[in-house]
Amino acid sequence: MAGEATGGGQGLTLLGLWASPFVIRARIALNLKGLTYVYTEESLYDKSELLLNSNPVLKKVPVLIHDGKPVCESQIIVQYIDEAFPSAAGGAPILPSDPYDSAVARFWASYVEDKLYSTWVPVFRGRTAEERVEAARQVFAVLETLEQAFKECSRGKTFFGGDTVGLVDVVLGGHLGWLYATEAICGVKVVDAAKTPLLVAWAERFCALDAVKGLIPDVERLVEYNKARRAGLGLPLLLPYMELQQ
Ligand SMILES: N[C@@H](CCC(=O)N[C@@H](CS)C(=O)NCC(=O)O)C(=O)O
Repeated sequence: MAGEATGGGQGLTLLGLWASPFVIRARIALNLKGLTYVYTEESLYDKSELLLNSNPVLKKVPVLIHDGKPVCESQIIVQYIDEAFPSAAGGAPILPSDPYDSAVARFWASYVEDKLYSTWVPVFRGRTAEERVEAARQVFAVLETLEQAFKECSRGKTFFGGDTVGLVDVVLGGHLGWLYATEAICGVKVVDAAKTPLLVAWAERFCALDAVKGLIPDVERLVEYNKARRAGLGLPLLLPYMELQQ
């Protein structure tokens, strides 16, 4: 069985993978609530029986197991943590109590889910520089929309959630490591202060939070992971944009 358990526990176990943006969301939510949990690192090549039994439909990480009961899908896990531990660590709620504000936060979290990952993956898959640059344009369009969303949701404050971290912060924040690593892996920059200055400043504040520190993987580690994963899948390494241009 794959996996290594670390940490204490409050009847909580998280099955995860360090590089997964979806797992990072769940870990940030657990940290925001000050919860201790057993963390088990999974391997996508050798999934544990516990993972297969806990998420038999999708067989994906993250899975949060609370008192023996599995909760699957990262956004559902984040919202479950918020509901099951409303006042843990005296932390602010991840979803606002006002129904309209909550609906707006869930709208933008769902936008990130539908649009960001689906536009960003083709940047990695593009075989030519042109394909990757074109794919990156789609990512910029999504990030520019999120820049406007940040203005509206934060109302001039620090996070999408206002003074405190909310659902959109957690959902988008989980992707930051891979967004930063995209340039090193594909030669195409997607995080650009000239294009989305508010988001870039937000990302710096978000990564500096105690609940987030140590969870967003370093670019170098993601580059190595990507190389190993592509090799495992029999895919050629991506050449940086400048090399493709020659
Ligand atoms: N929609 C899921 C996506 C989770 C996901 O794609 N997890 C990947 C790791 S990043 C996984 O477990 N993949 C295993 C597989 O595809 O076999 C969520 O939000 O939790």
